[in-house]
Amino acid sequence: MRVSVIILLLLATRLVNGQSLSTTIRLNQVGFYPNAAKVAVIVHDAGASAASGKFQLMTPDQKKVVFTGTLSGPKQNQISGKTSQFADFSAFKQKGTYVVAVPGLGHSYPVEIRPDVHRAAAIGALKGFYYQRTSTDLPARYAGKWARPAGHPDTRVLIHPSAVSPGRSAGTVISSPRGWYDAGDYNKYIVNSGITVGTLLSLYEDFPAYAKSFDTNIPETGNAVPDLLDEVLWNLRWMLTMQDPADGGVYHKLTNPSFDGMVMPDKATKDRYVIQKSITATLDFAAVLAQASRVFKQYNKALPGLSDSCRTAAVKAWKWAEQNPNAVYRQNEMNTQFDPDVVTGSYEDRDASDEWVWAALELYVTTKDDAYYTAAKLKSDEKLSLPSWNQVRLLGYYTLARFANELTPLGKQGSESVKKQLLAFADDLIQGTDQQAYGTVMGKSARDYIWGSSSVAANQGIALIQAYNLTKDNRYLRFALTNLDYLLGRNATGYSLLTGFGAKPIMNPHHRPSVADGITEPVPGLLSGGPNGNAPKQDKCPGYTATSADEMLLDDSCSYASNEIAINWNAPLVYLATAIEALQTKL
Ligand code: 9MR
Repeated sequence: MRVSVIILLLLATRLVNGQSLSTTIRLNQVGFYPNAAKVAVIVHDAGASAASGKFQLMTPDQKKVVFTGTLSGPKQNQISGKTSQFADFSAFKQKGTYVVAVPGLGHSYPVEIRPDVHRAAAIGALKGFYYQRTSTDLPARYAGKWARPAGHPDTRVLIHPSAVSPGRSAGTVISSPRGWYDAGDYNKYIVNSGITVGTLLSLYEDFPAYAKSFDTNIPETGNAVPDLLDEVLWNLRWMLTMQDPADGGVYHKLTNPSFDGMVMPDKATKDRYVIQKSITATLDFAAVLAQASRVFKQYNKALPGLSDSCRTAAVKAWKWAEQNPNAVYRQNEMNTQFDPDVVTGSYEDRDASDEWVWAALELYVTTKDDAYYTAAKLKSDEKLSLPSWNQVRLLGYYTLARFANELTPLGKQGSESVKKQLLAFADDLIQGTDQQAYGTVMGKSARDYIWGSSSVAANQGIALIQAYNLTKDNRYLRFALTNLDYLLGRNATGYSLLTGFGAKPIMNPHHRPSVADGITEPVPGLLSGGPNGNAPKQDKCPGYTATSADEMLLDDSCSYASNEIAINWNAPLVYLATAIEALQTKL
């Protein structure tokens, strides 16, 4: 009798004092800026909506209501069929930690409202690259509990039979240390390094002052070079070793024949090879090295000669590309001709037309030689595609637009049309976003939910930041922020897709060190690939329960098609989060 009375009393108190956590209230789990938009999305079954139509912002102890609002009308999610409503508390601007509560439904995770609210996430995602470093110890001083011994020295790498050239017969040993592990696997791929380094260097070129303020606590912190560039250098120095000094061609990748087991890096000791030179790897290399030459010119004192070496390497790669335009990488075909067979990531791309444009434009902007501009053969009616590892045209367009005022008359003229194209592309991204179930630019179409969809969201954000930089129209910025919100929790999966950040972050990414290190928390600052409609078919990981593409994420390390991490997904997040932080007062 007494026990049931106590239970009744407890229940009554709970009803009076507040509600319990509801994971159907989706919001950026990292937080909000005082002056900017603040939206939580309430997800219901198809056709349902919240009875009261009201929401409240409360202190986390639910003792004080600080803001009351009306939920938006129901919106139908075109992908899942579910219904959602927005709780918009943008009008509330006071710093603090709060929960969003919907009577009868529950409350959200506590979130902060304050300036600089994404700074730690931006720095954390950049630090993610440090944890991906090959060939070096990660001491506790920098890596905390994720300290680990060096793996893959890569000082004795074999020339694969597909990669022989005069002076480098099969089995020749070369040294190709450093670089970042590509993803959850331990291989190093030039194509993917290309867009990754290009994105980070563009961040530096677009927001140099802000990028210089980042301290990521890496061994180089405090030297004469900003941490962002020190981190880039770790990979750039590796990339330079991937160019055949004899002819300028660039090996497609440095890899084991097959993927390592789920072990720590120092336990993975199989032979590694450099594989066939390819047109896409060589052009991506040319683009990145041309851009690096520009950036590191300002650091000639600290890094004497580096800028010139980058430029020479870029020009040499371009020349090789001109002589070998058909050197397309086809892994299966290669395996029929050479041994050992190689079954790791292929980064195959049969259409190098966009790589030509990117390399030509970076070389043009760096050298101001009109011949490169002409080689880009820009067309004003070209359909633009979002950047990804196999689609890099826009990276060249961003550069041309960025430096429009410093070009030769030929390029200056061309940049006008490129700017218009970029703005039309951004307008198209924004179009219809407000009517979407989550109100984010990401997810207007189920086609956004591909392998590595997080990079779709982040790259859409970058395209919008580029449009902002060209126009200073803050509409673009506000829409870019919706995609940062998406990545950090305002999405159909309910996760913050960045490890170590948010109340419900990804815990089990497909990432060998995170699986093998025996530590509960995964390595922080790594972005999960995110929902992928085809993931169950691709990785065959048991346990998927989702039925729609926007929810198709499994927080399990076996789900490499929805929950791996990769450098080309982290880089655009670093860009987006940093740009939003740098521009937070303009939102
Ligand atoms: O990001 C790549 C994705 O676009 C492809 O669909 C997928 C299958 O080919 O491969 C992804 O890249 C992987 C690479 O091949 C090997 N390292 C891990 C990468 C991320 O999953």
